[in-house]
Amino acid sequence: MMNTIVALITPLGRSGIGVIRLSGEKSLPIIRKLIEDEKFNPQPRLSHLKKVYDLETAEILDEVLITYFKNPYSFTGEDVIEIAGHGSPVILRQIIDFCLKLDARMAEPGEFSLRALANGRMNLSQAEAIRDLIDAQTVASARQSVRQLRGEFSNQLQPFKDDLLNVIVVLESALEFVEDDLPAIQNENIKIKLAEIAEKISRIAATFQAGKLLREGLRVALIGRPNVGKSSLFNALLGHDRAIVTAIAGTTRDQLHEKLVIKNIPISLIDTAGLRETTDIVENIGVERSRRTMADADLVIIILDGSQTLTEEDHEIFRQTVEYPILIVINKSDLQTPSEDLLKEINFSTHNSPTILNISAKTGENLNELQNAIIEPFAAKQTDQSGFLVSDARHHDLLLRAEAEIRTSLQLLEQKMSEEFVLIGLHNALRYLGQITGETTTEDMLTRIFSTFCIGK
Ligand SMILES: Nc1nc2c(ncn2[C@@H]2O[C@H](COP(=O)(O)OP(=O)(O)OP(=O)(O)O)[C@@H](O)[C@H]2O)c(=O)[nH]1
Ligand SMILES: [Mg+2]
Repeated sequence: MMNTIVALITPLGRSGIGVIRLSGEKSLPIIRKLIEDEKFNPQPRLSHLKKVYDLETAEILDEVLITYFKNPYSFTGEDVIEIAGHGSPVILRQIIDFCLKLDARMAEPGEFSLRALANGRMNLSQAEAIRDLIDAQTVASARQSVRQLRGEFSNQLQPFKDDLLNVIVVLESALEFVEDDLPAIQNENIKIKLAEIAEKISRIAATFQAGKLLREGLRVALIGRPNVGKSSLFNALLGHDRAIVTAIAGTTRDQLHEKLVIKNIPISLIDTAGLRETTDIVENIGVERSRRTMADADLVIIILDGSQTLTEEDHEIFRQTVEYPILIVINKSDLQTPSEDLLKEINFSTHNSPTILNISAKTGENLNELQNAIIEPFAAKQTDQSGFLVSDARHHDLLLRAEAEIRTSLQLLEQKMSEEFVLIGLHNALRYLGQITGETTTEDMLTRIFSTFCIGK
């Protein structure tokens, strides 16, 4: 028998209400004890106002709303009781403690979803969709998760699995019953079918670039020598004074990370310590971190001071960023419009003619243009956003693997190899596709995936 599990399914903290979920066979017996009503026989899916008592002192702990979901019509497919109490962390904690005393056990991260999966209430990609929906940073990304939750992805994959299975059946029977090879026409049809499946899988996999952008967004680092206005620009983009700004070179030492959203794309913006040679120990650590941040960023914004000529430090930054995607911003346009000479020098010192923008972090001049320039190179790669986008690296990887296996089998068919060899790849492809929805997922893979869930999910 499965244990009955319990967890707080709303965030910990003071709030109007807090909800505790019990799932398993003992859910009803436990709630009966807590409300001291052995005959409590709730009608499923209706709220019942009850008093919860302290198990030891019999004092009233809280007045709560209890909802019963009878198996199999619950989130987990088991008997579920949801207790909506007042959102007092101490009281909620105590109710959970009493559930534990009454033989429930704390739910592991993702365990409710795992049970839902085990009881066929949803498949793996749908469970992952719930996690992603909760974690979504933008509405656009949440919408994609809802589509996945509603089974759109699994439905798209199903015809491929059916087609693959049909091909496998034909090849298997040829192997079993026929002495000679498959008739040429059948062989041709199989090849056409396999090429078609591989192509369609490849097209779905290609939506990952856009899907990942929508879900994870971009890491954008502000880089430059001291005092060019990195922190001022950081604040201007965020719309509030987050970072300390002073006229002293070397103000920022630790990195600051903040989130913003530009046209549905979540941006993780990083303000860094100005790059320069320094003997100051603290600043030096900051400079070292700035270098590492550049390497991890999707985009490095190099900030220059347009009221000054380029220094050796600026040139050093150009040299260090040759391999990174960069965008150049000439700041302090309120003081001076950058000279032709300065622009020439920048173009001469950088590769791949990067976009150059004149801005003023102080007056906000050209900040909109800067926002567009940040996402432009990435958004251009996006396919049609109205379609379903693969957003999970695990799914993407499995799609690519399935495609590769089918293409290998196709080659073996072309080379007139025995069906035996062709079948290996097709079985693998089918297994990979099955792993997306969880039909062919091993126990330890499930444990790994569900460990990325939070408790209460
Ligand atoms: N006139 C003008 N001054 C600016 C502008 N942006 C920044 N400043 C000034 O430049 C000085 C340095 O600004 P910060 O934003 O602290 O520069 P930083 O690049 O973060 O400097 P470090 O943290 O020391 O590396 C401050 O006095 C700002 O007020 C601008 O667009 N126009
Ligand atoms: Mg700074």
